[in-house]
Amino acid sequence: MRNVTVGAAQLGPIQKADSRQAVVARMIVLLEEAAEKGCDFVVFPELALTTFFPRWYMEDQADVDQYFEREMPNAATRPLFEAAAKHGIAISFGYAELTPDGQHYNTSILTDKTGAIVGKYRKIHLPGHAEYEDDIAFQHLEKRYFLPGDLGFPVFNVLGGVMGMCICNDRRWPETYRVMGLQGVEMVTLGFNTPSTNARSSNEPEEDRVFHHRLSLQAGAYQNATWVVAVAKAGVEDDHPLFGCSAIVAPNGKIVAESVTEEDELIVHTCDLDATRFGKETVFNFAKHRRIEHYGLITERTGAIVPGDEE
Ligand code: CDT
Repeated sequence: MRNVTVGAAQLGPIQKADSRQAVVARMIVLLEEAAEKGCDFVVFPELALTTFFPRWYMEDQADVDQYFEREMPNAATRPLFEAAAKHGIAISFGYAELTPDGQHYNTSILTDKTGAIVGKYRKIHLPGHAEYEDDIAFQHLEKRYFLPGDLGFPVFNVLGGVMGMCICNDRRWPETYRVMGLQGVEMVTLGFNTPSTNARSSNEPEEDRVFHHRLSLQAGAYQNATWVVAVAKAGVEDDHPLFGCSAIVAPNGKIVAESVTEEDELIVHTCDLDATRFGKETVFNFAKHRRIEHYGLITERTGAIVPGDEE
C-alpha cells in the first residue's frame, strides 16, 4: 500500500471586499483540521485567494491586476506555506499569476511536505468569452483575463506517487486526464468555481450541472485508473451562486467522499496509490490496448467537421 491521506479543503464564498489575509486565515483553519485528521496533502480550490473575479467586466488593467500574484509565496500567502511546512503537509492551491514579463495565467501550484513548490500548472481550457456580452445572465471573462496555459499537463513525482493538476473547466475534457494518464498519473488534483446556473440558459437545473461535474470526474478517474480530487469554491459570492460537491474519486470511478455544504469544509480520504494498478494493468493497460494509428484527428483537428463539409 502507498497511502496518501488527502484533504479536499473546500472554501465557502469569498466576497470582493475580502482581503487575501482573511482568506489565508480561513485556509490555515482548514489546514489545522487536516493536520489533526492526519492528512499528508491538502488541496484548495481554483483562484483560492480572491473572489471569482472573471465574472466582473473590467477595462482598466490596474483593476484586473489587483487580483493577480506577482510572486509565490508572497507576504499574504507565506503564513499558509509556513503552517503547511510546520505540519509536514503538502499543499496545492490555485491563484491568478502575473509573470515578471507581464503574462497572466490561471495557475495552480503543488508543494512537497517542506513547503517547497515542486509543481506548477497553468489552466489550458479557458471557458467563457473575452468581450462583454449583454444578452447573458452574468459574465465569464476568463478568455479576457488569462492566456491559455503554456506548460502542458505535467506530472510530478512527489508524496511517493505520480501527481498531476488541472483546473476547473479542464476537468470536462478527456484529453486532460489522458495526457496525464500517459505519464502514469496516480492522482489528479483540481480546484473549481462553477456557477450553479447557466449564464446562457435558464433551462439547465443545478442538478444537471452537478451531474455533469461528477460524470466528468468519475469518467476521468476510471478511464485513466487514477485518483481524482476536486475541490470547490462554493456558495454565494456577491449574489453569484457557485455549487459545492467537492469530491474524492477512486481509480474505479466511484466517489468515496463528497462535501455536503457550500461553506469552508474539509473532506478527508486515505488514498492507496497502489489501487491504481488494477485498472492500469487490465482494461486500461494503455501499452497493450491503445491504437494510436486511429487517434490522429485528436491532435490534427480542433472543431468537428462533418464529412462533405470540408473546404
Ligand atoms: N472556472 C471555470 O472554469 N468554470 C467553468 C464554468 C464554465 S461556464 C462558462 C466550469 O467548467 O465549471
